[in-house]
Amino acid sequence: MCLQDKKIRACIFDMDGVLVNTEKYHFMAWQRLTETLGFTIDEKFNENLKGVSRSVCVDLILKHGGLTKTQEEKNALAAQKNEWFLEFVKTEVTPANVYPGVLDFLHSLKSKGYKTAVGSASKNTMLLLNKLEIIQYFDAIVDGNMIEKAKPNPEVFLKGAELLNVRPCECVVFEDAYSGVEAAKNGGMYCIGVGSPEVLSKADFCIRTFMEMNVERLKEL
Ligand code: B16
Ligand code: MG
Repeated sequence: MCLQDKKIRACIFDMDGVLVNTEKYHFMAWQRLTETLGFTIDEKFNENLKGVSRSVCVDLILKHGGLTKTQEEKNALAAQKNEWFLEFVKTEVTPANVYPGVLDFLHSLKSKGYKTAVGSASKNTMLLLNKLEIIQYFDAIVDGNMIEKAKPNPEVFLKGAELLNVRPCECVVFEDAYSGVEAAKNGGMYCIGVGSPEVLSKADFCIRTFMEMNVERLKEL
């Protein structure tokens, strides 16, 4: 508990769907995969896949389609989806894919002495941050290769706080996924949802884009 000192010292950013619009490429790759399996997924079902590790996504998708596969088959499906996702990344993703307002907010955080980290379930985090040319804005990066427990477990964000040397209650997490908001709250952190308040109902408050965000608003928490 941070009863005496409520000051926010650090911001931890989810990546896909918060810093960059790559969620749509994950969705398109999963759709392509489910079509090869004989069924389709829609945007509503896709909400369940956001923020969740690749292998858990395969399990959710197979359950949704009423299919059972061996572990070897599941690994092959995950690899195929990732291959298609990386094709999109290679051809579509440039620094212009960083969401509006993100760079200005990161600049102002750095100039005011806030610590910053990325906390993402993605194993492609380093590749994407390099391609987006934003890696230099972060003091720590925790990705899907460094954690064992998927969101809503708070491991990814707690590790971020540890690397930044701050307490969980001194952190604000920015998240676009229901499971990610739960992870932040389970870790004892503030959480600002990026997206619809109906979906991200457990967030402390929501913004639609980072154009609405500034350092002053962190002081409201
Ligand atoms: P990968 P985030 C998550 O990233 C995505 O929301 C989710 O759609 C994806 O399945 C997961 O990463 C794993 O990604 O297959 O690249 O390892 O939102 O936590 O930044
Ligand atoms: Mg996300």
